[in-house]
Amino acid sequence: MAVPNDIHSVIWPSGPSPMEWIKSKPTAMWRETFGKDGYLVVKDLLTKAELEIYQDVCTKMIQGDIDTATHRHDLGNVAEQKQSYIENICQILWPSMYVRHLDEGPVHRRVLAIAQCLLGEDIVFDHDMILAKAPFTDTMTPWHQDEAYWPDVADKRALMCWTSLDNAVKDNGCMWFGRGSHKGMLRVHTPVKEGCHLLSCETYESDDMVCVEIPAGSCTFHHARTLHYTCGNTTNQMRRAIVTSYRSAAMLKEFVRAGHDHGKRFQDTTEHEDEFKKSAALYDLPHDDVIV
Ligand SMILES: O=C(O)CCC(=O)C(=O)O
Repeated sequence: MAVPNDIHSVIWPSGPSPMEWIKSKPTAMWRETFGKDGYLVVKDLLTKAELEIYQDVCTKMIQGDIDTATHRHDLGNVAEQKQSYIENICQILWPSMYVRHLDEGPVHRRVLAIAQCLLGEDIVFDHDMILAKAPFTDTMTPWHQDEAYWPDVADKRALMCWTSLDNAVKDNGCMWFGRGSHKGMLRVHTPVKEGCHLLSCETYESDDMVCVEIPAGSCTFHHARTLHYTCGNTTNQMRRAIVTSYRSAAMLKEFVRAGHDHGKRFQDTTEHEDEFKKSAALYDLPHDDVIV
């Protein structure tokens, strides 16, 4: 894969193992709340020192000191670019490919433990991304359900964790959720503009929309079918989040077979094939069985 050899590296401060960490948490209440509301807030996922490492990595990616150009997009390119130096909604897919040991940090390890506690022990990591809304970029992420972006699979258990690297408030783009909407149907989604990747769906007066402000280092979880939305950032402060997603190991295998990898692979067919073989090895698929 076309990632430089001299990639940035992080060293995590020592801390409890994810299993030790989660032992002292109110997991029964988390399961109940997530099952009822389709979302959950977990305060203080990160210590201050851990948060600073993510903030540093994220800043370096946004500023281009860590070059993520291949996986960087403007998710808000539906509107004219509002600030000349940055995308309306800066999306960096697969940040863990660009920073050695990023995926060994507390976001990946603690969140996996929580995801398994919420949805079952067969839940595994699927993908990660950074979503940043810079000051005065004022571009909303419309109401949608994440499931609308993916191939249809039999087992719908999937969740996303949105860890905020800044204090997330209404006016800089904190998460909003449709309480209980995960129990409803997958709604019809349409691109916000023809040819645009961003999807939106209709909402109704009967939807119970909740604005969820959280401090930096805390996170929200939402089910793949939970309606969610963020306002544009109209403040002079950055709003950065690292998003990690999870689904059952069996369904991830189906995603890999179907060639769906959340934009991980490159266009080059040799790399494409090699990468597929690596994924196949990871998920224990025979190589001959892999569709390329
Ligand atoms: O970070 C945002 O503004 C939107 C996040 C979102 O919609 C998502 O993770 O699906």
